[in-house]
Amino acid sequence: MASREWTGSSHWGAFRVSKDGTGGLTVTPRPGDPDPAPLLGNIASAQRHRARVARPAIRRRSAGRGYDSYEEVPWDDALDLVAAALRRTRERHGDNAIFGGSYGWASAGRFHHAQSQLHRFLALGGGFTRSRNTYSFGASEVVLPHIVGKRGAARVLWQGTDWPVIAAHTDLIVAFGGLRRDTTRVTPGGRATHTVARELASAKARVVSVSPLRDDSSDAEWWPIRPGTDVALMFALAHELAGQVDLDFLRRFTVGGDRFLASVRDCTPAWASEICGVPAQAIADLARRMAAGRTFITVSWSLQRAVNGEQPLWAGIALAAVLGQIGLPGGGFGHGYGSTGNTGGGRLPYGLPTFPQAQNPVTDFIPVAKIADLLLHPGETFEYDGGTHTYPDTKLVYWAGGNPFHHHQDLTRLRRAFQRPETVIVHEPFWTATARHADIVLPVTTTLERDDLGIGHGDTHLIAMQAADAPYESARDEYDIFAALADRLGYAEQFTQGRTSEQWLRHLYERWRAEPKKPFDEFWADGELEAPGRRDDTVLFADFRAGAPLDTPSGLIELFSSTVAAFNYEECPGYPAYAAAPLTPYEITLICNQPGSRLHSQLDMGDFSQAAKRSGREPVRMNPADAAARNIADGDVVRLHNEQGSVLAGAVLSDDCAPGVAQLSTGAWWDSSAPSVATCVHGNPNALTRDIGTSRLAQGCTGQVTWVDIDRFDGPVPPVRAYDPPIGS
Ligand SMILES: Nc1nc2c(c(=O)[nH]1)N[C@H]1C(S)=C(S)[C@@H](COP(=O)(O)OP(=O)(O)OC[C@H]3O[C@@H](n4cnc5c(=O)[nH]c(N)nc54)[C@H](O)[C@@H]3O)O[C@H]1N2
Ligand SMILES: Nc1nc2c(c(=O)[nH]1)N[C@H]1C(S)=C(S)[C@@H](COP(=O)(O)OP(=O)(O)OC[C@H]3O[C@@H](n4cnc5c(=O)[nH]c(N)nc54)[C@H](O)[C@@H]3O)O[C@H]1N2
Ligand SMILES: [Mo]
Repeated sequence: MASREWTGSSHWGAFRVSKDGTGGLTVTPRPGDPDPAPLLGNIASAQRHRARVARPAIRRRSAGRGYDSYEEVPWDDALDLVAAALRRTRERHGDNAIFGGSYGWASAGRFHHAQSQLHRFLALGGGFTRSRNTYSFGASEVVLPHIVGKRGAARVLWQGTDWPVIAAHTDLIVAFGGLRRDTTRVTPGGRATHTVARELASAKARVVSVSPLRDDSSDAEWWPIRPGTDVALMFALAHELAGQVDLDFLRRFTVGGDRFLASVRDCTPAWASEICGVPAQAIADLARRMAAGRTFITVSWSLQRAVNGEQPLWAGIALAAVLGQIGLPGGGFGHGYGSTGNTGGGRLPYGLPTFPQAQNPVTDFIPVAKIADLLLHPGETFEYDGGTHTYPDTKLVYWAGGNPFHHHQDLTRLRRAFQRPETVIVHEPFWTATARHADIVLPVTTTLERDDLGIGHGDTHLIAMQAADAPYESARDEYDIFAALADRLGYAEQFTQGRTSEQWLRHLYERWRAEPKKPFDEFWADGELEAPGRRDDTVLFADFRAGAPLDTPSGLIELFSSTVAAFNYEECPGYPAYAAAPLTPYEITLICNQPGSRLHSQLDMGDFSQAAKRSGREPVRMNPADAAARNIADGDVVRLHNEQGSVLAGAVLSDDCAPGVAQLSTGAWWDSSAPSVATCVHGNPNALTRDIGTSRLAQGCTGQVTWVDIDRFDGPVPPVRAYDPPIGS
C-alpha cells in the first residue's frame, strides 16, 4: 500500500483515507467496491467541523435542557461528576433508575461500538433499564415470530433469499415500498462490496414498484399508491389469485389459509382501487402476471414503520402463501429488500468479532420507541406483545451512539420528557440536538481517530479500520472513558480484563471463528481479509417446503395466530386485517423516509449532505400540482405544520412524488433557535410526526408517515444555527 494511506469503514461502506501535506484528508471508496455510496463524501468535511465537541462540557442550569449553554471543564472533573451521579442514582433509586437503552447506529467498528461499550460498562456496574427492538423494524420483530416462529423471524430479517438467487430465477418482483438504491448501500457494520445494483441489473425479472415515490426504484414499473393502503392492494391481489392458482401450498403449509381466503372474498380490485388509488384493471392484470411465472414479493421495512405496521407484513406473507411459491428459488416473500444491503446479501457461517457483553441484572425494559412515555409516566403500565409491564422511575439517562432528538417522534414532547430525569449524560463526537439536552457531554473520537475492526452481516471482507487522524482536541475513545469511570467506581479490572484497546483488537481477531485467517499483523498491514466461507445461495424456507417444521405452535406459517388472537387487541386481531388510515384534517401525506444524502442525522454538516439542501434547509419534495395550488415555486422556503409542530424546508417540485404526497427525509439537525417561526427552522420531520406505537402488540416506531399542511413562507428566514456549539456564557 502507498505510504500515508489508511483503510477504514463506515455503515455506508469501506474506504481509503489519504492525507496531504497540511493534514487535509481525502476519503475515496475501497478499490473493488462496484457501487460505493456517495455518502463517503461527508466524512472528510465533517471530521474537523466546528460542530465537533472539543472538551467535556457541563450544562449551565438555567432555562432547562435544550435551552441552556455549556461550560467546558477538565476531563477529571467531568468523570468525577459522572461517577458520582451513577453511584448516587444506584444507591438512592436502584439500578433500574438508570436508562441505558441508548438506541442508535453509532459508527461502524466492532470494538469501539458505543452501545456495546456502554452496555458492558453499565451491566457490570449493577445493571440498567434497557430498550427492546429497533426503530428499523420494531413491528416486524414482534409480529414475525408469531407468523413464522422465532428462528424463522431471524431468518426473514437477517438472511432471506439471496440476491443472486433472485437474479437467476425470478420473473417478477413485486416490491411494496420499492427497492431504493440509496438505502441498500447502507448496512449495519458496513459492507466492503456493494452488489445489489449489479445483481438487480443482471436479473431477468421485471420490477413492479408499489410506492408513492417514483425513484424508490429505477428501471421499474411505477405504481404510485396512497401511503398506508398496501394491505387493501394485497387483499385484492389475493382475491384475484385465489381463483387462478393451485391452493395446495396454502392448505398444507399454513394455519388460517381458508379463513384468509374467506376474509378477502369481497376484496375485489374495484374495492381496493377506491382505497389505494391503483386502477382496478391494473390490479387484475398484475395478479395474472404474478401467477404466470416465478414471483418474488417483498415488503420494505418502511411499510411497518406506521400505525398498524404489523399488517402489511402479515398480509404480504399471506399473499405469498396464496401464490404458493414460498421456498422455491426466487419465489415467495422477503422483507427489507431495498432497505439495507444485507437483506439477501449473503451470510457468514460464524458470528462477528464483537466486544463481549455482560449479563444485565435489571429486567426492566421498554419497547424502544416508548422513550418519551418512559420518562413522562413513571410507575404507569404499558401493554406489549401480550404482557403488561411497568415503566420504572428514570433518574439518570445515559446515551452513547444515538441521537434520539433526531430519531424519535414528536420532538417537542421528547424535550418535555427530557426535563424529568435528575441527570442526562451524553457521549458524542458532535454537538447534536441530543448533546444539547445533556447535563454532561463527553467528547468522543470518530472512527478516523481510532483502530478498529469493521465487518457487517454477510459482508465480503473484514476491514482494518486504521486511525488516520489524531483525536480532535481532547476527544477520547469510549473504551478509555468507561475504563476511567469503572476505575472510579471500583470495577476497572472487570471492565477491561486488563487489556488495552490494541490487545482487545488482537484478542477479538484471534478468537473470531472465521477460518482460515492470516496472522493479525499481516491482516493489519494488508488492510483487509476476505471473509472465508461466505455463501450467497440461500432460498428462504426451502427446508420448510421440504418438510422441516417452523418453530410456530403449529409448525406452519400462521396466517391465523391463536396466540395473538388471545391478546384481544382490537387493532391487531390475530390475522392480517385492513384498517383505514386515521382521519386527519391535513391535506398532504408526508413521507419521512431515510435520507439519500447521509445516514440518519450523521455528518449532516458534511459536503454531500449540504449539497442536497435547498435554500439552506432540508429539501421537501412535492408534486408540482400540489405546489401550484399553494403558490409555491421550486426553491421557495415553505412551512409544514400540524398539531405536533412546524418546520421550515426548501421546496423541490417533482413529478416523482405522487399527488397529495410530499417527502421530507429524516436527519436534518433539529434547530429550535427561532421558536416563534417554527419548531424546527432547518427541516427535521420529527417535529411533525406523532409519538404513538404501531399497536399494542409491538409498540413499534410509526415515524415513516405523518399528515401536514404546507404553505409558502414569506417572512424573514432565520439562519440555521444547528451546527453552532452552545458554548459560551
Ligand atoms: N420520522 C422518522 N424517524 C425515524 C425514521 C423514519 O423512517 N422516520 N427511521 C428510524 C430508524 S429506522 C432509525 S434506525 C433511527 C436512527 O436513529 P439514530 O441511530 O439515533 O441516528 P444517527 O443519526 O445514526 O445517530 C447516531 C449518533 O451517534 C453518533 N456517533 C457516531 N459514532 C459514535 C461513537 O463512536 N460514539 C458515540 N458516543 N457516538 C457516536 C453520531 O454522531 C450520531 O449523533 O431513526 C429513526 N427515526
Ligand atoms: N442513504 C441511507 N440509507 C439508509 C439509511 C439512511 O439513513 N440513509 N438508514 C438505514 C436504516 S437504519 C434503515 S432501518 C433502512 C430503512 O429502509 P426503509 O424503511 O425501506 O427506507 P425508507 O427510505 O424509510 O422507505 C422506503 C420507501 O418506502 C416508501 N413508503 C413509505 N410509506 C409507504 C407506504 O405506505 N406504502 C408503500 N408502498 N411505500 C411506502 C417511501 O416512498 C420510501 O421512500 O434504511 C437504511 N439505509
Ligand atoms: Mo433503522
